[in-house]
Amino acid sequence: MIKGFIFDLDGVITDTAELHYEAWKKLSDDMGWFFDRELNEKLRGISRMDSIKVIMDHNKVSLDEATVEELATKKNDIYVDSLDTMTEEDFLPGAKELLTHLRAEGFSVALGSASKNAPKVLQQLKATHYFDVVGDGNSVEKSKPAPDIFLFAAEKMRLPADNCIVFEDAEKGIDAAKTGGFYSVGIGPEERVGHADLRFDTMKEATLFEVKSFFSD
Ligand code: B16
Ligand code: MG
Repeated sequence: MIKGFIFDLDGVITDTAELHYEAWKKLSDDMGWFFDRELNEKLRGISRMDSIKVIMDHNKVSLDEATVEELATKKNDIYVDSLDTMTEEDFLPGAKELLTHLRAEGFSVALGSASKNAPKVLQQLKATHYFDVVGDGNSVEKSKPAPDIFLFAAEKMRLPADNCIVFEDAEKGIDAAKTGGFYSVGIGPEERVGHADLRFDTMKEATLFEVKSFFSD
């Protein structure tokens, strides 16, 4: 029986991918590294430190750990500044409606994001009150595809994994949900999240009616 919902943030509740892209692009330009939207796609759902390593590997660059952390912090400063432009208008279409329905029907709701900036994003969206539990990049050590962030969220909601549905837009996020024993809803194209139990192209189609009809016994 489904009692809880765990939402990824970027790509499910709001689209911060563009702001991440602009910040990584600025850092890459400053460093003389190649970075484009295709490479940005590979960063979907993975942590900041894993992201910079993907970019450096692509550019065949190797630097000491302290410098890598310094550069990741530089990118983060640019990203955090850009979050000031975000408002409550920046929910992905359908996300606010689904959260509102879940609250009205008494489900437990958690965030399970890789982002260390998730609390700030929720504040900008004025969305904090929709969540009983906020799991973010500071909550666990191992990031997706490890299931740790979703297990953390379920434990805080006092629910077993098989009572929860994870909403994710990243391939590695669906992998994490499956490894943790959660039901999964993929948001995005078949080639990215087709391995989820249920998939929608966008959050607009992911209504509580559709989700409940699919997962009811
Ligand atoms: P930060 P999600 C992820 O958010 C983003 O998709 C990913 O591109 C980013 O690198 C990661 O958060 C870490 O973000 O640098 O703010 O800690 O999809 O897990 O909500
Ligand atoms: Mg995501």
